[in-house]
Amino acid sequence: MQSSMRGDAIAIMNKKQSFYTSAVIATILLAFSWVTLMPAVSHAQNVAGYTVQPGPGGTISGKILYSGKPVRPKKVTVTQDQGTCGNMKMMEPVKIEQGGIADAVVWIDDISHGKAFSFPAASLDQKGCMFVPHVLLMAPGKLKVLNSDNVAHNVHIYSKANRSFNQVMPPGSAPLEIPLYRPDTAIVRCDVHNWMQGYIIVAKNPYYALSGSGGSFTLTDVPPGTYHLKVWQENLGIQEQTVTVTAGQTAAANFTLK
Ligand SMILES: [Cu+2]
Repeated sequence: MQSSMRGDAIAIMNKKQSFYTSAVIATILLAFSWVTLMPAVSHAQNVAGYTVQPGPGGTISGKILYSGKPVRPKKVTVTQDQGTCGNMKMMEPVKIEQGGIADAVVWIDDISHGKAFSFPAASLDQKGCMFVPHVLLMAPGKLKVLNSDNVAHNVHIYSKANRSFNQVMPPGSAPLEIPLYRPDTAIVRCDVHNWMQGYIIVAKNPYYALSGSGGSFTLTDVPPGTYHLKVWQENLGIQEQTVTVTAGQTAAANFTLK
């Protein structure tokens, strides 16, 4: 009787011990994952390699011009969901507006401090079976993806720096919230409609701009210094130049892509 009681007591103690051991291991694992995940979930103001430190700055302004062969839009015949998608999609490999390249991204590649991020909330819609906007610029954080169409889309994000994402979005779905915490140029595609493709640029600092009509862009509040300024266009690649910024002045920087 006594020995069986002792046996029970030992069994209880073993159970207790193993419970405590598991609890300790779980706590260590939790703390470890917290530490390893912390840089990934850091707020946009504290992206690795960039410190918010506002001060007097200058402006960089310029145009992205095109000198290549005439651009021909690519016609894609729609074979499904024509009621929503239409019968034909015209894809523009290079978007020329008012003599310049629109939808190119210009950024300072090597800036370590300056103004705070001020990009609009990151939101990507699927409308008329196209991604809107075609090129989305965002601070590291969560991307909201909507489906305004009455057909199903399948959001597929290809990112090297972030975890890839692949999820079907039936009509009327609640918006998706996709974590994109690390700077990258990610591609978004729809697996249902093969022409649907867009780009998500997760910025590593606030000095990024999307070129507009005429290919023009402006970067403001740039701390004085000499920087590498880069431009990216989805089909024309990357080009760079150095630019020197003086406080209170505007430095001109034009690019010609072909
Ligand atoms: Cu789709």
